[in-house]
Amino acid sequence: MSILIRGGTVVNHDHSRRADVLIEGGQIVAVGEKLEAPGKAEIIDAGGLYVMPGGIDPHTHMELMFMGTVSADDFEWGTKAALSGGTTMIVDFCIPAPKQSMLAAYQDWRRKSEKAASDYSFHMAVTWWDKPVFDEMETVVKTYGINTFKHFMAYKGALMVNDDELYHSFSRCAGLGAMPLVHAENGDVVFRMQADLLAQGVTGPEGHAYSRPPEVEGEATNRAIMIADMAGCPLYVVHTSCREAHEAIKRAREAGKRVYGEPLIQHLTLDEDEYRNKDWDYAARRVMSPPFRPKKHQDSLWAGLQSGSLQVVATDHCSFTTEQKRMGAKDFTRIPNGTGGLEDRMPMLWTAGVNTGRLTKEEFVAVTSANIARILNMYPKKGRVDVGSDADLVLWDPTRSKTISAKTQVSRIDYNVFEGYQVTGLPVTVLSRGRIAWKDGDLRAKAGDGEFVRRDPFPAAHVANSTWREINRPRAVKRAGVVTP
Ligand code: DUC
Ligand code: ZN
Ligand code: ZN
Ligand code: ZN
Repeated sequence: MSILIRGGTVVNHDHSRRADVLIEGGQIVAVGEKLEAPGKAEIIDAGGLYVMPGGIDPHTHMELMFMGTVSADDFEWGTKAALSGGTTMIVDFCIPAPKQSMLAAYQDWRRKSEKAASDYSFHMAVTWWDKPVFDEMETVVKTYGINTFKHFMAYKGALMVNDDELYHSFSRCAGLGAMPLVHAENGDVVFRMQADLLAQGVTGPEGHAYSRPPEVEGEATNRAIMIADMAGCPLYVVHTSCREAHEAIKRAREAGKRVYGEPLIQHLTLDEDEYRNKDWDYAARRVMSPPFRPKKHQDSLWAGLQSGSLQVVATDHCSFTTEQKRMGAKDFTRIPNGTGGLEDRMPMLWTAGVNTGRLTKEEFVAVTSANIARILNMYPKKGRVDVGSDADLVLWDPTRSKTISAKTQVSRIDYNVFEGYQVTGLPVTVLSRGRIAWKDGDLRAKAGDGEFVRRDPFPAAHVANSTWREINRPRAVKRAGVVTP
């Protein structure tokens, strides 16, 4: 089946132009002016619309067992929510259960993701260190096509790894051509602050924010950067939410270190007031880690996106119903951490970013799609409107508006953290590998339509930080090959 998208403006991260787009067999086969439609091609009129690469969300948690419960959107409804908002691919975190091997966890994730409606890929989490983990990492990279490993510096007693484990794992990443990701918060300090707050009788959701101040994130971000530099690998910092963390990343980049930062749409648009003087349910629904910050931090994150010191915008979509949030009714440390956002990321970022003049439409494509594809090594298969790329496309109407509401969302939870926000800039038609997945509110993608996207190891030049001194190279390479559990 071929499709001709006619009369739109093609927007890539580096260039925009009036052009038609011809799709065959799920891929783009021509981009140019006045393209002829072959025989039975379906013609889509894109007059007045932008034709952009579908959004990629580099950070989601579908059907994740976490904090004693399971996140409410599964691969089917999470990816359907994504498609309805212009996002055509997600990268989810495969997180082994305690003592579970990475190989078994990978099989679990493949099973859960069979019903994905959009394409998807995985990151693998390293939540402890020993010889089997060292060995399994090679299979994960070479056999499974996963080139990124997530490390939690918080969630003490559960997912957290210490500096010794970070250094081992980062060194192993360097040896395999993989890149580590970090959830950067100082978990020991958070744990202590939580205990102190509870002892003082602070049990409500506001305690969540008090127990995780920007300093715990700034410290951990800086520490992870320095450890990555010593291990000789690049670093991707997830959910960069505050000035302290952004500045650590900016400093590292200025020193030639290959470090990436990922603000979430929630932190760019919602602030700490969401936890203050609000009813319990309202505040608890917004409990995620890192928490929403005082407003001044948003200026830093926006400046980072504008200047390039922060490169991508994600959601960390990890949705829990109000009922699930109430598990923490007497103790904020038991409120499942996580918010939704997948279907709202693109319209919210367009509204708060492009319509305000902070981002150009090309920069919008960069931070929602192209940069993500490049950083995660799947470009230009994903992240570009060009000959040979997958036809994951969003036809975008910059003038169309709506008011966000849980009543009309696709996600399976009973509220929306952006409830009542008026957005201008919305998808009209969304294509996933050449098929119309969503059109004008009509969700056509079905469970199982999505495919797993392999991501190969990075080239050696990418893996070595430029500040990595030549004198350290032999030692580091050797270290990457040994293990002291
Ligand atoms: N933060 C969340 O809010 N949810 C899932 C995991 C995380 O780090
Ligand atoms: Zn996290
Ligand atoms: Zn998170
Ligand atoms: Zn996460």
